[in-house]
Amino acid sequence: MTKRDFILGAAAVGAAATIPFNASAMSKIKVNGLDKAVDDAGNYILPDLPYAYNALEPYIDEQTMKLHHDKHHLGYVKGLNNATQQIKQAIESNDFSLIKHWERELAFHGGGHFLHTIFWNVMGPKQGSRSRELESYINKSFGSFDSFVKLYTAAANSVEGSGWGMLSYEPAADKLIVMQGEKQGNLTQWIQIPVLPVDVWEHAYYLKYQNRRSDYVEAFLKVVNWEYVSEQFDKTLSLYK
Ligand code: MN3
Repeated sequence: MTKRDFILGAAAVGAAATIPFNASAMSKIKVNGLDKAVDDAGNYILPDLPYAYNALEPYIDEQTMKLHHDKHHLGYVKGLNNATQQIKQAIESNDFSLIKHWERELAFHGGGHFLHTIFWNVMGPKQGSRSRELESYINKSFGSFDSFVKLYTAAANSVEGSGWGMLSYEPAADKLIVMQGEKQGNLTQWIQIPVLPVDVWEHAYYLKYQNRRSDYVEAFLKVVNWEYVSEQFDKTLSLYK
């Protein structure tokens, strides 16, 4: 048996028994660290923080970062892998009786995993500066950087319950928008691409800021790595243009 015959044979057996799925054949989108959120076998994984736990002090404290990344984010990774597995099993067994539950889990934990991955990356000990491109999109979308900050802060501060404030790219009108996301993604426009998400779940700030979410959002804006955000924004635009 040649190697080719073996591969073809294995593929035929595999196709009969399971869903054809080969994540390693997919090229990963290298924007906002999302390529590090999945391994070559297609399993979701917890990416390392791109800096030390205490690198954002005094604005975001070490203990919060440790719990938030190692416990909360890991929980979403596990939940997403489980939901993915359960949905695969539902297809294989042709039993969709619990599909509503697993689709909700897929949305919740998927939103959590991807948004946290972006969230870690858009912060950093160095802030750098905004590219001319990002600056011009901010100006044409909101009037000025100051107006953007006011809108972004007001939106993030008034998310009801747990969720996210979000600067996103809206490709249809080729502009930036600010949105709220309740929990891990309610209130979205599906076409939007996150550019700068801020986590406003209490677990993101309660140890240091207690109920003062607005102080935390102000602190978050001090640790945004604008150079990184600008680079990723350019990559996002290049996917659409
Ligand atoms: Mn969180």
